Amino acid sequence: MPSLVSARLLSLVLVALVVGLLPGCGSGGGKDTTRTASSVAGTSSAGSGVGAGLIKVNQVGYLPAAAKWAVIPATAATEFTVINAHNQVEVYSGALTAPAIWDASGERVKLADFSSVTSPGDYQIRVNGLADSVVFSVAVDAYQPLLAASIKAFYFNRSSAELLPEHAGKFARPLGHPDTQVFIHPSAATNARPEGFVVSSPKGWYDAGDYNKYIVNSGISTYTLLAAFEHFPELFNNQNLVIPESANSLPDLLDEALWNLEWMLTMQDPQDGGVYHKLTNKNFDGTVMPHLAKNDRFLVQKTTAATLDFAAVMATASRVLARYENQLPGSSAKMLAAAEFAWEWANSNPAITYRQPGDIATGEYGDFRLSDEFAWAAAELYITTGKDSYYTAFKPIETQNTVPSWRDVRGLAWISLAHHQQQLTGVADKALIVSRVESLADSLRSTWSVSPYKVSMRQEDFEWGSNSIALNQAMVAIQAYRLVGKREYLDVAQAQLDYVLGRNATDTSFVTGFGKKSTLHPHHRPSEADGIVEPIPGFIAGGPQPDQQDRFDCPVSYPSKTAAKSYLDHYCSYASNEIAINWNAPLVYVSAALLALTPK
Ligand SMILES: [Ca+2]
Ligand SMILES: [Ca+2]
Repeated sequence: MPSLVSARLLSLVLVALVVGLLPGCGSGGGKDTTRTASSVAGTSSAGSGVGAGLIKVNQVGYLPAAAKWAVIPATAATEFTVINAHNQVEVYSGALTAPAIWDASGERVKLADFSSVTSPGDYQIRVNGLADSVVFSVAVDAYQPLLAASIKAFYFNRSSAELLPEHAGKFARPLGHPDTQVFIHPSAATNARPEGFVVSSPKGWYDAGDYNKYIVNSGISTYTLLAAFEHFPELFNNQNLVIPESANSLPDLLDEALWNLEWMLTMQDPQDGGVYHKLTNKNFDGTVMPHLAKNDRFLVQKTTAATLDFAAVMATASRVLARYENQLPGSSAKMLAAAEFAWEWANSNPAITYRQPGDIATGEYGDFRLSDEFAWAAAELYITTGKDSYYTAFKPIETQNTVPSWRDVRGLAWISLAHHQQQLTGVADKALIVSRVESLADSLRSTWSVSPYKVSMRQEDFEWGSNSIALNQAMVAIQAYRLVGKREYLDVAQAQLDYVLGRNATDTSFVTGFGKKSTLHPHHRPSEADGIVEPIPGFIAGGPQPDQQDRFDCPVSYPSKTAAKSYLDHYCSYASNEIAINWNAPLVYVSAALLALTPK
């Protein structure tokens, strides 16, 4: 598909820009989704259409001691059985719950609780009058391949790298976007670095289905990977991801994070500490492989949000890498200095929001509320340095806890504070930390406990990138489980992973290469342009959301307008089927957390 953005879409985008509805669009559209509340559709009847009549399970499987739920269409049956998929022997039977309608999907469903099935094996759910479920496994390592692939996806999205066959297999590709000659855009010009000044800014990950690199979204993504390592190091210390750095003595997850951290460091203006918002083309590349995309690249406008996200990530990385001084001499100190330099710039420039220049059309990651970025950077600097002034700057009383997203990063501060609560200085209010983390998790638990689908997703959560909302909700629930040990919080997290892996209204596992019926045509340029039938594995699609901003770009219609069914597995669908680093990162975190925390 040579050009996704038709003239008609461009005119729609211009209209949307004028009325302020849609600051950015086209590939990488999840970068800006400032919209009014999602429309309430619901035009599909409960008994037909997408996923109708199917028993829905986590298609990748379950850990032996995990909570296990299946969603069953509301037929007359009142019982279900679990059968051994190899010999059809019944291993468990139970009662279905009473039927209820999930407003997000319009479906009338029952639930089957088969948590008692703990023996490793391959199984199916059977209900009279329905087709058996897909085969799923119960296994002690159920999520190890998923964990590895969801990290390896970052490797597959490396900028400035040749992917060799010994690491990338059939997805090997030449080096693209060296980014050693990047121009200062007029929006970023200073006396020391005037317009057209050349900067080297290699490495980093492509943000999403496009080939640009954005600090704001790199911030939450890199942090989430570092948090996975900081919280569950035992899972990663000996993990071999088969990447170029697998033979060194650093855990591969950290090698992968470093690929982006080293790029981020080049995005700081050495003169003043401010951080450029993005490294980008003027326009999105066509659907070509990276090495064939040769547009000029620019560093665009320093912003407060980018600078604070940078400060938070560098402070986090500094403490995570401190124990690897032998492998990375000087890195930890360099990152902390970069973080504090950035913090100073942001405090001198506290309200510089991103304004898309007229000649730049790529993703914006625009954000006008910066109190959460200040809070997150302050919290990470406090944890890493132990300086009480940073705790004060965090403003604990007025900083609420929310499910994290690229534009609202307050929740990341609470996650880090909760993890480090035993080591904090006396100024920290530990009771407040526990209270903030548990109260947010409890609101998710409340939704989950009465949900006809047994998930914490509500209809209003079906926004652009809804699958990342599901997984970030899981990340919040996991923090509460780690703090207070209440089993239901772990079960909420499990439910959310189940959701993205097939126990959803589309009956699709949204992770490429995982599950009986998984995403096949993500909006991801290399997956589309490489001439290989299957997509590159380990990427999670954005997921259902009812606004369908891409509907005029797609040659086929969405199968449904209902929130939880509004998903189109087609390359055209940047609004429901793009991939993004900030969507993959919580998949890494949640897969790791469930492996580490589910009782053995
Ligand atoms: Ca390594
Ligand atoms: Ca914000």
